Amino acid sequence: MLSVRDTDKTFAAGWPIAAAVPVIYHGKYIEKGPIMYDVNPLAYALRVGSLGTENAPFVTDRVTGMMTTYAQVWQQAEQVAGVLVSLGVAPGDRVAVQVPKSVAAIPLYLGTVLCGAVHLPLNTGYTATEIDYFLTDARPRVFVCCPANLAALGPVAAKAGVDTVLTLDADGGGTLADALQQATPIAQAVPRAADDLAAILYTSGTTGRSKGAMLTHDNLASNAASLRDLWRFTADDVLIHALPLFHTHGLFVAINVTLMAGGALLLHRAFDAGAVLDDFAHATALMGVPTFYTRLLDLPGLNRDAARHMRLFISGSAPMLTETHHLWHDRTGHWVLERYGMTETSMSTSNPYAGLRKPGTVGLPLPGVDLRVVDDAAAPVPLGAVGGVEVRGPNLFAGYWQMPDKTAEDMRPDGWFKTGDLGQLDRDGYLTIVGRSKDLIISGGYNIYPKEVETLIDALAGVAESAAFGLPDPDLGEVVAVAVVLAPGADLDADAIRAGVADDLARFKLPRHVYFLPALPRNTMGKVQKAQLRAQFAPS
Ligand code: MCA
Ligand code: AMP
Repeated sequence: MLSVRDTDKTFAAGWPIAAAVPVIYHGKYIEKGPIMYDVNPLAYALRVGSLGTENAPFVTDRVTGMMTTYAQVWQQAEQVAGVLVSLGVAPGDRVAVQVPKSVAAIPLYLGTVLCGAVHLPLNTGYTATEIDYFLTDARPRVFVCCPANLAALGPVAAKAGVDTVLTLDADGGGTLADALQQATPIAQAVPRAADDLAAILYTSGTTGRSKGAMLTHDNLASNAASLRDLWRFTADDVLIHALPLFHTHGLFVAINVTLMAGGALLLHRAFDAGAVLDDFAHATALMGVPTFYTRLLDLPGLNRDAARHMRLFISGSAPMLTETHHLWHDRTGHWVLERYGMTETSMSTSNPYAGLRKPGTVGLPLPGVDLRVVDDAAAPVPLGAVGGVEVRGPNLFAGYWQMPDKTAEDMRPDGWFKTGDLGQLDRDGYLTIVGRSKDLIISGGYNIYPKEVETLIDALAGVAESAAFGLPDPDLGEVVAVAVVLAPGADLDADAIRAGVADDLARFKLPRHVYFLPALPRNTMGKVQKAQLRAQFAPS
């Protein structure tokens, strides 16, 4: 069942494939040419947002200034789908991508969905060792990487059994582009059901092994439709896009919401606060992690006048300090709209668009999302008390890829998902995230599981044991620190520790601070006391 929660749109059910059909859109009849998306829930939900306005701008590359219309992006997506099908990609096959951010990466995502395959984006910071794990675990049919990484990653992909490796660079060049020249665009979307997979996004695991969160067509379509309505995105919106395209935030929240609204994107290849501020004059909305906002606040040019064209500033992926909320309001006259989500759940809560946005809270559950705060026995805690945040609803993922035990650990039999976040509800129903029961560091919106760092450091010759933990950082919120106990007689310094793990760990996970201790603080049960380490090394 397709549950795109549109209230003001009615579409002719069961359209004939590739036939001209009348579409009722916002109460108006629009004669459409070949419509062949309705068998594929996510592609359909994303495509209908621009019906009738195909020549409107969809995305402008902020480096080249080149604009791509809706018609062009969907045509490119159909070509990508044609290439993938010709390579033998079948429904449910994974297409893994580790590509620099570019306009071309968007039709790669859309084309994968169109041909019924599963989009699997990977952080561009991952090393060959990390990519090896993901490709071996997910067994994609096709892997697309940056041409500069082909020599290193080609053999990794071959070892993992990947059939075809293609390349795509930041300007849209590479062997994928060559294949598109020859491609016959797919003639009709490959049929999929609402609970079929559309994407797998890896999220780090407490044991140090990353888990692939399986996201269905309905998960993504329903969440984006909710957010579009809640945040009032329309075809008049121009979103400044400066987030990476390999996480829920930059990919599904930003891209899907804009597509569904028929709005436009200004695509920055990386976050540069000055360039983003320059765009305020031409845009209406920004989605960012708190680091975006603190860096923008450092610019003297940020003021009410600069922000007068903007209607909405959204923050998430990491906690925004109450102080940042107030500073932003003082400087721009806007309250940042903070929301809360997770790879496994997409977005679960949001502060309201029109109602009170309470700084320090992440707002109210999205329509259709159930949220509760419970104790260890799954009983709701009294109002205002702290407990584990649990979520249930159409946003909830289908489980971890080939890890039924992990899925069962986090999912209660009656469908509630344990987020691992600690929160409290106020009497108006607003949620505040007060901490995490999971051992996780969030640095600039990227998640780092200490166990992964510790396992690699512990394996270094001369290290007896280590404990990784987060320390507050004014720019990134938290940064990785590690306490290391050396083996007797060993002589390693901080640089040697970092160099020892650099080949295996993306650079954003490398410890910024390394402390050497004679022993790790432990409680009577033998558990390392990370709170004590955080207190001991907290910046004064
Ligand atoms: C880059 N570096 C980092 C980070 N980013 N180190 C720690 N934490 C980081 N987040 C390191 C690089 O490895 C490099 O190290 C050096 O910093 C400079 O890299 P550069 O790329 O120039 O960094 P930057 O441009 O300053 O990037 C900071 C950033 C970026 C803009 C905050 O990290 C970013 O875009 N974060 C957003 C992440 C995101 O989208 N999260 C959503 C996931 P070296 O010099 O050693 O090489 S969470 C999600 O999707 C859930 C569902 C949700 O709720 O949204
Ligand atoms: P990820 O695993 O990358 O999807 O990150 C999800 C985690 O980010 C959540 O479980 C929270 O711990 C954190 N998070 C996301 N949004 C917020 C927010 N607005 N405030 C506090 N934490 C957040």
